[in-house]
This record gives sequence, structure tokens and C-alpha cells, in this order.
Amino acid sequence: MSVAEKVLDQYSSRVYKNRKTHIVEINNNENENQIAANVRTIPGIMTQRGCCYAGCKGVVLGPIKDALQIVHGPIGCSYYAWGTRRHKGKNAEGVDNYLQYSFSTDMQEPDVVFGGEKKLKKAIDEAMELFHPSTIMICSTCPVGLIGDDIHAVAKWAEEKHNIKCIAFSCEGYKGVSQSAGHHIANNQLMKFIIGEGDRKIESKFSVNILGEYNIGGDGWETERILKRIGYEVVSVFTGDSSIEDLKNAHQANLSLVQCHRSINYIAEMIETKYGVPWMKVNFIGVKGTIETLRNIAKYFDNEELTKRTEEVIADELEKIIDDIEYYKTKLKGKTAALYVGGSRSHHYQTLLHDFGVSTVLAGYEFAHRDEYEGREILPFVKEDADSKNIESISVEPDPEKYHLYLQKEVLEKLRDEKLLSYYGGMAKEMEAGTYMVDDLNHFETEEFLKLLKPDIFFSGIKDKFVAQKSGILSRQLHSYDYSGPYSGFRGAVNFARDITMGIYTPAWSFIKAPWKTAPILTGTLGGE
Ligand code: ICS
Repeated sequence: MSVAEKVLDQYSSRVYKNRKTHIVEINNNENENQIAANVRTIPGIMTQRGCCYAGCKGVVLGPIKDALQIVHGPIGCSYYAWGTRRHKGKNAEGVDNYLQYSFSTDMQEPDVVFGGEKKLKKAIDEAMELFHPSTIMICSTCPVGLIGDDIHAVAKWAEEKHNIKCIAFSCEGYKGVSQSAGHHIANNQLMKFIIGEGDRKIESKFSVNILGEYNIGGDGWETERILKRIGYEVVSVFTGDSSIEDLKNAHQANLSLVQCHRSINYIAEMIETKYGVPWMKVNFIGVKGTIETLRNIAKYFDNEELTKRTEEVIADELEKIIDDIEYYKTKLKGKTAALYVGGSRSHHYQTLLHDFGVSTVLAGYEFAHRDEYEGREILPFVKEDADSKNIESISVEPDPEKYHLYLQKEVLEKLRDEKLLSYYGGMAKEMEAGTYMVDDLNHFETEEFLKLLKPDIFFSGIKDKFVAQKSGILSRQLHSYDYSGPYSGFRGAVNFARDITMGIYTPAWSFIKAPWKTAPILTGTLGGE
């Protein structure tokens, strides 16, 4: 029996059939690594997924520092989204910063019975009085959708009464099957009400947006530092350490760089369609990934001086870290890892682990779609550029998500031959045959797989880390980086290697035995006496 079969075998036949399609043993034949993803979790299963509200307010909107975000719903929804994601933001002159705060209408039973709009209006009045924000965002959680409060009407009311911008997000937790729906809702509203409104003058010919970068542990700052060193102007970052003013001007950039495709692909697409700003998939995680990305961007701009400067910066950054990298390689080479996060890091971080010779035995996502698992090759150029390179018909493969970047097979092969393709994501590609790719890995499967595969380290989040830790496996959080970071770019790679080396060579958790291993934790008697 394979490892996957041993895990699946414990399910009832109905669950077995369903979960089997979400667990893939990687095969050398790329086309066989197909996985079921982005579908409903079986009720009753202890999933690690989050909700639509988490994806909208927690992920995409959360890091916008000068929008005062009021959560319309019970207090718990707001409390659990308060300060946990570590999207960092600096205070800047003339820009409000509400990142430390948590605003909620604290909905109670009477509001559910009689409607909560009055309370929401009161919360807005109060926020205006105390903070004078220029932008308010309203995010609703489950009960609001169920009782039908019209938060969009309240937003309009607030705009007129207070002369501010007020945007409502109907991101009730139950919508969709995971956080993913929330990303989409946030993307749509940002596009509708913010992007395109700015008229800041952009000086540089080499101006970029960084999309899908939320500045967790300072990642966005490190990426920006490298880009600025080369000579790029960073117009906006979606949405790490961002201000409304920056986001308004995103349409003025020459190119959008997409780090986390899953959460922001909709905006990347819409900015391209509406304003003609093309986007390119990048990866600033890992030394190799960063170098490849910087070269791809330079290739896009096709400017001699910029290309030269890119190579200079790469050489200089490398020189500064190379000794550390070599040292950590000797410490980490041959170790094995399991990764389980949301929808983009499990493949990006595999590239970083490979830099140090760490291989992956299992990797999974909570809510990724099939592209993040199976990968797609994409054109790192705009369509027009491809045309100018004499590639005839670039037609779109029928795809549920209708990305124009999915190409027909013959075209793909031609582009591949001409080395015009950059790879986009794709977990399967990073993995060796015989390892496991799992979608919506649940609590039970986590325990079982870890027992059978025994990785040296398990990268996950706060919900799933303790079981691993208590069973003696080193755990590092890949969502929040625990208290560390940045992990992006050249310096980030060293931080990352230092953290996991420290963990692996301080095996504190393997010295303890979980109490339930030696003694029963429940006692009782059967019968009447
Ligand atoms: Fe993208 Mo946690 Fe990002 Fe990704 Fe997304 Fe979330 Fe975080 Fe995780 C995210 S946007 S919050 S890279 S910053 S929803 S770590 S998909 S689950 S892997």
C-alpha cells in the first residue's frame, strides 16, 4: 500500500472517493498530475481553510493602512482577524495608519432580529468623530448576509454625509468554498472604486506595480529595495504597506509584477484589459527565483542599461550572501520538508528550499485552484510583443477562468522552442516523483501523513502546527513567519535558512513525549455503578 492509500483507506467509501481526487502522488509524466481543487470541503471534515471574509478583509484589504476598515458582524470575526497576519506597514507623513486597530460593529442578537444598519451608521459616525479617515471600508460577515442589511446603501449614505470615500464589501464568510471568493470580491471593488482615480506623475520609464505582495514580515520592503536599486519605480504594491493614494495610481505603471497570483490575478487582468498595463508572473522567494525574476523583468523592458544594472545588482547582492548560503547548505542539504499553506507559498517556498538542498515530501494548499498545483506556462510578454516576435496565432485555450495566457498546444510548443515562455507557478513541477501533492489537507490527513512521511520540518500555519510540534516534528509558520522575516529576495533567503537551521539543530520538541502516548487521557466506567 502506498502512503496515500494507507491514509485514504481509513475513510468511509464516500469520503474515500472524494478525497482520492485531492491527493496526487507526483508522477514524472506532467500531464498525470491532475488534482481536484477549489471545491467544497466535505461537511464534518476538520478543514484548515478560512472563509470568504478572511480572504477579503484579512488578506487583500487588511494591509491598506489608511483605510479605516469596519467589520460589520459579531465581535469574534473582527477579533480573530486582529494583528495576526503580520502584514507590516510604516507610518508615513500625511498618511493615516490604522493597522494596529480593529473596528467592529459588535453585532448582537437584537441587531440580527431588527437589522444592523443603524448600528453600522452609528459606528461610521463614531469613527469619523474619533479618527477623521478619508476612506472607510465596510466588510460584512455571515449574519449580515443572512438578515439582508444593505451595506452598500449605508456606504453611499456615509459618502454623502461625511464627504469621504466609503466602499462596502459583501464578503460574508459563507460565500464560496474558501478564502478564494473573498480575494475576488476585494479585487472587484478595488478596481471599481479606487484603481484609475489617481493622476500622480510617473517619472520613470521603468515603472512597476507589485501585485500579490502583502508585506508579511517585511517581504514587500525587501523586494522593493532590490527593484529600486536596479532603477525601477514602484508605483503601487497590492496591498502590503499601501495607501489608497498609491493604489489609485496603479494604472499608470508600465508593468504589473504578480507575486501571489491566486489572490490578485483578477486585478492584474482587469488593469491589463482596462488600461493596457500587462502583467508578468514573478517570484521573489528564493535566490534562484529572484535572479530569474529580475532577468525576466529586464527582458521585458529590453533596455541595455537596465539589463546591465540588473546583472550588477544581482552580482553584488549575491556576493554579500554567498558565504552564508554555502554555510547553510552544509547544514540543510538532504533534509526533508512538508508544506501546507493557502494558495501560493507552497510552490514558491519549494524553490527557496531547493536553494539549500531541502526536498519536499508533501505539499498542499487550502484553497488554490488547479493552476497553482498543475502549473501553466505563460508568456512573460504582452500579446503585442509576442506578435512582433512572429508568433502567429495566440489563441486562448478554453479555460474556466479565461486567462488569455493559457495557450494552445502548438503555440505553446513553438514558444517553448523559442524560449519565450516563463513558467508560472505549478507545484507539481517543483516536486519529485513519488512525493505527495494534497488539496485541502485536513486535520486527520495531516497527522497521518506526518506519521508516515516523517519530514524533518513541517511548514504550516497556526491551526495545524501544534499537532506536528507535539509529535516532535519541527514546525515553522509559513503564513506569519512566526516572529521573523523578511524571507524574500537575497537577504530573505539567508534569514529563512538561519531560522530553519536554528530549529533543526535545536530539536527541543523531539525530547518530549506527548502525554497521550504514555497514558490514556480519558478514563471512565461502563455501566451503572
Ligand atoms: Fe497569496 Mo496565509 Fe498570501 Fe498565500 Fe494568500 Fe493567505 Fe498569506 Fe497564504 C496567503 S495572499 S494569508 S501568498 S500572504 S490568502 S500566508 S495565497 S494563506 S499561501
